[in-house]
Order: sequence, then C-alpha cells, then structure tokens
Amino acid sequence: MNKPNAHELDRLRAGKIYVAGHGGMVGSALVRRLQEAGCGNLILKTRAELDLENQQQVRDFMQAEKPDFVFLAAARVGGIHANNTWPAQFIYSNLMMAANVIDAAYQVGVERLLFLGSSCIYPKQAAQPMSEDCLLTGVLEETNEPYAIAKIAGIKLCESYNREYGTDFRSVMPTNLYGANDNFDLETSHVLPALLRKFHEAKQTGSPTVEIWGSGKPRREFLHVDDLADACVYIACLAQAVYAEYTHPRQSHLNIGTGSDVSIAELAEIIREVVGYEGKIQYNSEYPDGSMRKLLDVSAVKELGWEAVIGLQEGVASTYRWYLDQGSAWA
Ligand code: GFB
Repeated sequence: MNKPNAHELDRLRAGKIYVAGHGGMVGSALVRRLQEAGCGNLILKTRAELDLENQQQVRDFMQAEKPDFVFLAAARVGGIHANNTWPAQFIYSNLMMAANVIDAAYQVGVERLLFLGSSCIYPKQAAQPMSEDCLLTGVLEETNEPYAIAKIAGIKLCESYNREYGTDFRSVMPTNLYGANDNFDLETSHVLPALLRKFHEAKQTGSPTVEIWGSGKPRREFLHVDDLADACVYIACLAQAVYAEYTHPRQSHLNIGTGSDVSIAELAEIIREVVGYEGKIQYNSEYPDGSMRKLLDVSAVKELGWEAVIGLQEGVASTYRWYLDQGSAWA
C-alpha cells in the first residue's frame, strides 16, 4: 500500500464520507480501503434506499447528510457485449448519476469529491501509452462510445464546477479493473472474470474447448481493484495545490494503471494456468475485438508517488479464490 499524505488523511478520518456505489466491485474495495485507513464515518446507501438517477432524491439525501467528502464510484458498467447491446442504458444512467451527484455535492458544499471514470474515454487511435492530454483529440471506439461520452461528461462537470465555483472535484481514470465482487455473468461481464468462469466450468465439465471472443490479439492493461482503491484514497489525500500542479484546469483527471499490458491470448494462458485447465482455446471472430490497445501512461500518478503493487498472476489467483468461495452463486 502507498502511504497517503498524513495531514490530509487526518481530515478524511475526521470527516463524513459518502461512497456512492458501495455495493459494486469498486465501491466495496473503496470501503475496505477507507476503513483500513481509519475512516469510520462512512455513509452508504443501497440502490433501493437512494436512486442516484433521481435528482430530487439525490438533492434531499445530500441536504440531509451534508457529507464532507464524496467518492463517486456508482456507475452502470459492463464488458464489450453489454456496452454494445445496451448503449442507451449506459449513456443515460451514467450521465444522470454524475450530474445529480456532482451538482448536489456542490450545492451542499462538499469539501472534496473524487469521480471515477474509465480508460475508454480516450480516442480509439490514441498514441500508446495514452496520456491524460489525449482526451478529446480523436474519434472514440464505437462499442463503448456512449459510456465513454458519459464518463467524459463527468470529468467536464468536475472541471466546470471547479472553474466556476472553486470546488475541489477530482477525477481518476482507471484502466480495466478486476478483483473481488467482480461480475461473472457471461453476457455482461468483462473479459477477465468471464475467462475465469469459462475455464473453471470447462475444467469441471471436462469440456475439450473454451470459447474466447474476438481474435485474442487486442491488448489490455489490468489493474486489481484493491490497487485502484488504494490510488483513490492516495489521490483524495493529495493537498489541493499538489493535485493542481499535476493536472490542468481544463484537464483535471489522472490515469490509474499498472503501466503494462497483455494480449487477450496471453491473459487466457495466465487464467488457464491458474485454473488448471488442459483443453484448447477457440477464438470466435463473430464477437468484436473493440480497441486493439488501451495502455495508460501512468507517469503523472507515479511522479505523485503512487504505484500499483498487485501483479497480474497474483491478482488473478486471488480473484479465482474469491470466485470459488462464492460457491455456485454464478452458476
Ligand atoms: O473486457 P472487455 O469486455 O472490454 O473485453 P473492453 C476485452 C477484450 O476481451 C475484447 C475480448 O477484445 C473482447 O472481445 N474477450 C474475449 C472477451 N473473450 C471474452 C469474453 O468471454 N467476455 C468478454 N467480455 N470479453 C470495456 C468497455 O471494453 O472495458 C467499457 O466496453 C469499459 O466501456 C471497460 O471501458 C473497462 O476493454 O473491450
């Protein structure tokens, strides 16, 4: 774990913190990390208790609670197939949640807010690794353009409120995430949990092949969600002047990743080994590849003193153990 600024961490510990989306993979990791860091005053609301797409509910909740800090980890997320199949739901839900929470946070004087985005905000043909300043320099990848537009809007909301109202709203753009509490539903999940489940079930049933979507050639950078949560707390604890020094008023986001990537075929080999499956891999080109490469330039966050510590092999193994501990929950 990376050590956050002690003075700022004390402010976080003394404050009231709202974690939006605490039931999800990212939100639950954030709650674990905040509790480990000694932050005990957390406000957590289930979707049934608070609908973040409902502006009035969000305003009433913020007025009643008046949190000091907000981590905006609530989002409608999914893998390539889900993004491609339900574009309206991805753009609408994410736009509404970002607009409602960010505006209500401003209205009640939230001291600091951290908005979580995604590396798919960058253009399809961006030079690799993708640095923060390639945002809005080209056309987006089509399978997840609606989701990406909503996430770009979230960054621009934070920036605009900072410029117009002097708020301290920050944004982090994580690369592809995985870990405990991931989604293992084969239709809506991302590649890493999908392959863990597919190899596991193929091993159990003695199936001779496992199907992998696309060509296996696209490259992705995978970050364990506990590393991301650590980065979020670290960045939320940067003094405002330090954060400002590494960002820009019109480009206020920071990339979070490991700095290295693997092809989907290489990822499949790692997962096959962790699971202990001995059959064959079959590629299905009827499914899209999506972006051919999405590697983040993480030099800014590194210069700020943060880096990822969980290796891919180790992270895949612990995620597999987590999946096994869930028993037949995903069957
Ligand atoms: O993880 P994934 O769904 O999302 O897919 P993206 C990554 C790559 O893995 C694609 C391939 O080339 C897929 O075709 N793949 C192979 C598979 N087998 C499978 C499988 O069984 N399931 C899945 N899901 N993929 C998403 C975006 O893009 O990444 C979101 O749609 C978001 O907006 C997220 O940014 C992080 O990396 O292509």
